Formats: sequence, C-alpha cells, structure tokens
Amino acid sequence: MTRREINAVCPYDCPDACGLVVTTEDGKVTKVVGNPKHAFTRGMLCPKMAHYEETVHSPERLTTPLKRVGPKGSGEFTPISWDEAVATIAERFKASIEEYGGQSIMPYSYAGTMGLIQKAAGFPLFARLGAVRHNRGICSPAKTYGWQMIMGNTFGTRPQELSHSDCVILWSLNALATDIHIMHDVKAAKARGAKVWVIDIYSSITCDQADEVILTKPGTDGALALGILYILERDHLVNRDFIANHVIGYDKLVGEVLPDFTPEHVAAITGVPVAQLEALANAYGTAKAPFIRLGSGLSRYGNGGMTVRTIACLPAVVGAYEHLGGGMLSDAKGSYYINDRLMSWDVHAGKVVPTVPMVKLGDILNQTESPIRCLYIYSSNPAITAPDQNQVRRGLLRDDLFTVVHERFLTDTANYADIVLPATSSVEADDIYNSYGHYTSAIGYKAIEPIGESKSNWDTICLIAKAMGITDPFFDKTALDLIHDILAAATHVSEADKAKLLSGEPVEMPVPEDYKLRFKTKSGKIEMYNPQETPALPTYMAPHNATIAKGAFHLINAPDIRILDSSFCERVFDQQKPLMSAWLHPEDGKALGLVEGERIELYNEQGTLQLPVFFDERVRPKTVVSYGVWWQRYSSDETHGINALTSSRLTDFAEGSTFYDVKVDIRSVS
Ligand SMILES: Nc1nc2c(c(=O)[nH]1)N[C@H]1C(S)=C(S)[C@@H](COP(=O)(O)OP(=O)(O)OC[C@H]3O[C@@H](n4cnc5c(=O)[nH]c(N)nc54)[C@H](O)[C@@H]3O)O[C@H]1N2
Ligand SMILES: Nc1nc2c(c(=O)[nH]1)N[C@H]1C(S)=C(S)[C@@H](COP(=O)(O)OP(=O)(O)OC[C@H]3O[C@@H](n4cnc5c(=O)[nH]c(N)nc54)[C@H](O)[C@@H]3O)O[C@H]1N2
Ligand code: SF4
Ligand SMILES: [Mo]
Repeated sequence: MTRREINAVCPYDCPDACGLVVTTEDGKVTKVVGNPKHAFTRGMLCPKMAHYEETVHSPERLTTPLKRVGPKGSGEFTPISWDEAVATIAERFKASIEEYGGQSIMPYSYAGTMGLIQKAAGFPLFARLGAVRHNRGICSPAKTYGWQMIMGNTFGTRPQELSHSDCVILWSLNALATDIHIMHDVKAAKARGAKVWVIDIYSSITCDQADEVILTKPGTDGALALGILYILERDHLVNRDFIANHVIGYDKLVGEVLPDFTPEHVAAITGVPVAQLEALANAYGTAKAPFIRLGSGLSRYGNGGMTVRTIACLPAVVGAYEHLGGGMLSDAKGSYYINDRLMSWDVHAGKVVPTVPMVKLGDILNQTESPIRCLYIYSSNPAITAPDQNQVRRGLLRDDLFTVVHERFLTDTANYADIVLPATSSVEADDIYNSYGHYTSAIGYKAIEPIGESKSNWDTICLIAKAMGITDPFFDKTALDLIHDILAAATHVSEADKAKLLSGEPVEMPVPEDYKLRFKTKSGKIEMYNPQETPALPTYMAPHNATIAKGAFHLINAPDIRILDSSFCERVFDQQKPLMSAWLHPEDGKALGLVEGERIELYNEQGTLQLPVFFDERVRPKTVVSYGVWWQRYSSDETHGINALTSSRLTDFAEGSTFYDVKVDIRSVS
C-alpha cells in the first residue's frame, strides 16, 4: 500500500481558508486533518471538512461529460466524450459570436473553489471572446465598499490579535458556523478576562458563547452604531488625540448626523432597549483595546454599504488601532500580497471592462430579446443560490439558450444544462490560496488523480480555447506554471517565504508592525467625511424590509453549520436532526395554529416554498429562520429552494445581494 501525506488548502468560500493535511492510500483520500502549522487553522477543522473524503469520493460525483437528451431542465442526459463536448461548445460559441457578437456569451461563476487559478479560470478566455462580464456581487461587496468608503485599502486587524482584546464584539457573525477558528482567539481573550458581545438578529449558536447578546431588528445596525457614537461623544469617551491625528470629518459627523441618534430614537429603530445600548457603548468606550469582528450578514440589506461604513467609525473614534488587541476586521482583502492579476479579465481584454450585477442573472436572462445566447457556468450553482430563483429558472429554461455547466455534482443548475462537464475537486488540482479572514496564504498541491474523467476549470478552459482556434501560449500553461508566475509577480513576498510556500507550507504574510496606523486612503487618514461619496457622511438609511419588502415575518436565511452555501448537499446527513426547515417562535406557531413537524408554505411577491415547521425560543417573534441554501430535493415540495423567496434588489453601494432583506407570509398546507 502506498500512503502519502500532502499539504493542501480547504477550497471553500469560507474566511478561514484552512490548511489541510490530506492522507492518501493507493490514490484515494482516506483522511483529512487541519494543518497544525497553519497560523489560523492551528490543527483544527470544522465538521464539514473533517470528512472531505466523503465529498471527494462521493458516489454522486460526475465522472464523464453529459449531453442533454430530454427537454430543458428535465435532467435527462447521456454520457459523451470530452472531444465531443468540447467540439460542441466551441462550435456553438463560434456560431453565436458570428451571428450576435461576443456579448451573446456570458460566463457565470463564483467561489466553488477559492483557489486563485481555478476561481478565475474562465477570465482569460472570456475576456478574449468579448463576453458579458458580471461583478462578483453575490456575497457581500457592499461590506467591502462600506469599509473602503472610510478606510480605503487599510488592512483589517489580524484576527489573532483579538486574543489580546479586553472587549470583543462578534457583530453579525455566526462564528461557530462560519468562522470557527476565530473562536480560538475569542476563548484566549476570555481567559485573559475579556468580555464578549454578540450582535445578531436571532439567538444563533454563537450567542451561547457570549457574555452579552444584543438582538437588533434586521438591517438596523447602522442606527445602533450611530447610537453608540452618540453616547461615546456625550460621555467624553472618545480619543481626542487619535481623532485629531488620524481622522477627517469627526466634527461634521458630531454636528450634522449624531444629534438625530439619541438613545431613545435608536432604541425605537433597532428594538435594542436603551439600557442595553448604554451598556454596550460604555463597555466599548471604556475598554482599552476593543475588537470588532464584523460578519457579512448585515451587509446583505438595501442599506448594507452604509451600515458597514457607520460601524467602521467606532474603532476610529476610540482610537482602538493604537493598542495591541484593538481594531476591527471586516475582511482581510486589502492586504493581498499574492494576487491573481495575471488571470484578470481586464489584463486579458487589454482594457477596463464594465460589469453587470451577478445577482441580476434572472433579469438578464429574461429581458425581452435577451442578448445572451450562451451561458457557461462553473464553480457555482445559481439555480439554487442566486436570488429570485423563479426568474433565474425561467431564464435557464429558454430553448434558445445554450448552457454549459462545469460541476462536481449534478446540481439543480446542472439539470438545466445542454452540456455538463465533470469537474475535479480541490485535491485533484493544483492551486494557490489567500484568505479573506486572515493573512496566511498557501499552495494546495494535487493529492490524487482526477476522479473519473473530471478536469479542473483551468484545464477545461484551455481545451475550449484551443478548440476555438486561440493559439495564445498562455493557454499552454499548466496550473503549476501559473502558480510560479503568480509567485514571481509577488514583489512583497520574500524569497524565503516563496520557497516555503512552494514546499507546501502555509505562510502568514508579514504585515508591517505599524500596519494598523497606516491608513491607505488618499489623505492617509480615516475619512469619515468623504466627499467622493453621496452622502459624504455616514448616516442611517432604512433597509428594504422597512420600505418595500412585504410580509408579516422577517425571513432569516443564514448559514447552516452542516453545509456551505449549497456545497456539501451531496453528504449523507443524520436524518434525526431536521434538514431544510422553517423555525418560528413558539408563540407565533400557536397563533397560526401550527403543529411542530407539519408542512407550511412561506410566500411573498417572489414565490412560494414549502417546509416542515419547528418551534424554538431562540427565534424572535415575527421572524422565521431557515438555515442554509439546500438543494431543492431537501425542500418539502422538492421543486424550490430558499431563493424562491428572495429578490434581486441591489444594495445601496457596489451592486451586491440583499438576501436577508426579505419578508414573507406563512400559511398551513396540511
Ligand atoms: N457552515 C457554513 N459556513 C459558511 C457558509 C455556510 O453557508 N455555512 N457560507 C460561507 C460564506 S459564502 C460566507 S459569505 C460566510 C458568511 O458568514 P458570516 O460573515 O458569518 O455571515 P452570515 O452567516 O451571512 O451572517 C452572520 C450572522 O448575521 C446575522 N444577521 C443577519 N442580518 C443581520 C442584521 O441585520 N444585523 C445583525 N447584527 N446580524 C444579522 C445572521 O443571523 C447570522 O447569524 O460564511 C461562510 N461559511
Ligand atoms: N438565500 C440565500 N442565498 C444565498 C446565501 C444565503 O445566505 N442565503 N449565501 C450567498 C453567498 S454568501 C454566496 S457566496 C453564494 C454562493 O453561491 P455559489 O457560488 O453557487 O456557491 P455553492 O453553492 O457553494 O456552489 C459552488 C458549486 O461549485 C462546485 N465546485 C466546487 N469546486 C469546483 C471546481 O473546482 N470547479 C467547478 N467547475 N465547480 C466546482 C460545487 O460542487 C458547487 O456546486 O450563495 C449566496 N446565496
Ligand atoms: S469550511 Fe472553513 S472552517 Fe471548514 S475547513 Fe474549510 S476553511 Fe476551515
Ligand atoms: Mo459568501
């Protein structure tokens, strides 16, 4: 028996981007553990990845290309060869370009794998074809933008620093489900005496780890932040020296915005009692080194960008960045020492190419005389994860649309394809990874041969490029070549660190010692007042659920600990615990005359969805929680997912998704 241990990286769209040690026996993955040498993973994996071998060797893996034989969306396919699949795709693309131009082709992809090469694999090809380019707005671009409006490209605080904080706020972060390795630092901070606050809209499992829990009305955190700022100023808890040296516009904020955000007014907007708001503001203002770890949930609202911009004022006002353990981490993106520029769309197009919002996929496919004739989907499952599912599916059903789906599994999206291509999992391909939750990068080397005839994104794109007659030698490069090119271009990484990375070791990128005080804005200061933006000052704007979304219940569709977006749905689950379901406060259940376990229908102007109902005190009245983005076979009607209820309305800034800014009504169907 040949037994090997290979260093790899967890490829999923998770801030932790864990280092893995993969054991293979005779070419099969038999064990996956966390890499103890990884500065953030520290040897531990989450429950999803602790059995990655079950995903890699799942009997549901696709092993050959498939061609549709039944009607669109019927999921009836027959196996074909790669030669036939690639020739068909090239022929259809060429014909489409000839008749309608490059803009008749649209690739759609997201973060099925976070590897820099496989994630961006389609860009070099589709940029050359002049195809339609979408932004990557399905997750939380408004969060990034909100931070940037006042902080520019300033580094977020290293998450490990949190262990030195005396006041930790996990704000809109269900860390136990989505960022479990931060709990290592939260526990260390607690052991040193820190107080931990969690701010959410329902009592998530992470709330159990907190000393204090604050529950806000959905989408009102911007007002909460302004209420804290009001109290900090009123009670002289602001750091005047820090503000004088490093902040632009604080006085304008105090003069023009804060007067409206008295504790009483903020309590009315947010539902947070005045006493609790005062306690939070006081704890934050009197702490030596408060640390905010900001999750993404609160940015998926119509006011998401503004909310983050307002929260980002807090550490500036108290000068948290001056102290070890103090600061804020929204995301670690500002820092990338290693980047995927050589895969970039603009570089390959030779110009800056505008984007369309990816959350508008349904609208784009359904425009009258839609210009899109060919859709190439990889590393994403939009038939289940994109908002306004009914509209997306109407688009995918169009007979004049030629759809290719490159996937590991026959997902809900793959069922709508004309051609399905089998994709490798991360352990079957080489790649290099950053993280958006910490500063460690690593290479994940191929550990086993591809399952069946599956191919990586990059290998597949190279085949299609050649079949289209593109002779550029860029498409002769292997993923390994590209890793070397990426490292060669990484001028801020030392040769010693590059050698370490190439040897398979994770490397924590060396942030400058004074990184927290290097404000990478135009002025070099924290720009609370920013005339480039409208409005020029942070303020509070109401979310869609207070203005246009309709329904008596707020729908929370936050992550499930067992799956990641719609990934891991191929797993065999413990059926004792409800899978896809709807959770209500017991009083609401009673008022609606519902019995636990019965089937209910959630409905709104977007669509309907049937699920079994359960009751839980953790859920606030007039709220329904449905965890996770499950494949449609997990819903009671087996024909819809949670996104039958969400809308493609955009965020205030950066054209992002508003998944959580939704209301529904409920009726019994049994
Ligand atoms: N197990 C698991 N892990 C995951 C994922 C998954 O699906 N499952 N998804 C991955 C992906 S793609 C991402 S982007 C990250 C996201 O991970 P996070 O950054 O944690 O973001 P969310 O889980 O969307 O939301 C976090 C919390 O915000 C709360 N929330 C929602 N609206 C509001 C609000 O208005 N105010 C406040 N204060 N809280 C609010 C939700 O109830 C939730 O508990 O997780 C990644 N990790
Ligand atoms: N209602 C609601 N909707 C949501 C969310 C929510 O909280 N609520 N979360 C949103 C968020 S934050 C995000 S980021 C999006 C994510 O939405 P998606 O981008 O659709 O992410 P996944 O559902 O994880 O689907 C990724 C797919 O890529 C495939 N894949 C994995 N590796 C590879 C590979 O190497 N090559 C190819 N070709 N395929 C591969 C996987 O099998 C999987 O089916 O969903 C969003 N949708
Ligand atoms: S899903 Fe996240 S926490 Fe789990 S192993 Fe992957 S990177 Fe780590
Ligand atoms: Mo995401």
